[in-house]
Amino acid sequence: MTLPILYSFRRCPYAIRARMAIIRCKYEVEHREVLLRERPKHMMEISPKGTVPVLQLQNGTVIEESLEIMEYVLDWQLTDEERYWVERNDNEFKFHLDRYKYPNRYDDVDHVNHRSQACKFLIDIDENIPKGNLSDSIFPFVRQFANHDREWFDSQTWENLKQWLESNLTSDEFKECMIKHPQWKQE
Ligand SMILES: N[C@@H](CCC(=O)N[C@@H](CS)C(=O)NCC(=O)O)C(=O)O
Repeated sequence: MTLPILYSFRRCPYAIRARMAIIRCKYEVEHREVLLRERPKHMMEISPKGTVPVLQLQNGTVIEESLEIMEYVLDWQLTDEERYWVERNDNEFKFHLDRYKYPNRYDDVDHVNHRSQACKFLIDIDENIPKGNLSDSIFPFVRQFANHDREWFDSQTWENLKQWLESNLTSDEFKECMIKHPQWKQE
């Protein structure tokens, strides 16, 4: 019997949130690890926008947004409050995170300014630690922020945030989520 297919990229925070949901509910998939510079033809056929993750169900349905994959496999519907936090994460925080991490990809960007802007979200998270599925949808992005300059991140006073991130990064589910897969190649 064929399984649903998941196109994924190990370090992508969107793919991580989808994989965390898949692991939490023991949903079985055929994992296809892709390189973003060498996207498989089949993936581009079913999802021409070319982003990961993509989940293709046995009946052919394609789900090409990470949050929708989470909602589908977990049978979860975000509450208005959860949506508020995820939208801030995916828009406001991600915008500043990208410019903090990769200032050279943009014109006229000061990475320290964007780090400060990103911190507004992190300080709010520190005061409202996300739980459950919401937590899984946000921590992969905070992980990226923290990894960019670990020393600086650790020197900040957001103790709840640091503890929350640490407990996510040391969980058995996250370890399973980050197991390395060889690149999938179409035959
Ligand atoms: N809104 C999408 C965003 C996914 C996304 O941007 N993934 C990145 C990798 S981290 C990607 O595939 N980038 C390739 C590209 O944009 O060309 C989702 O939530 O699934």
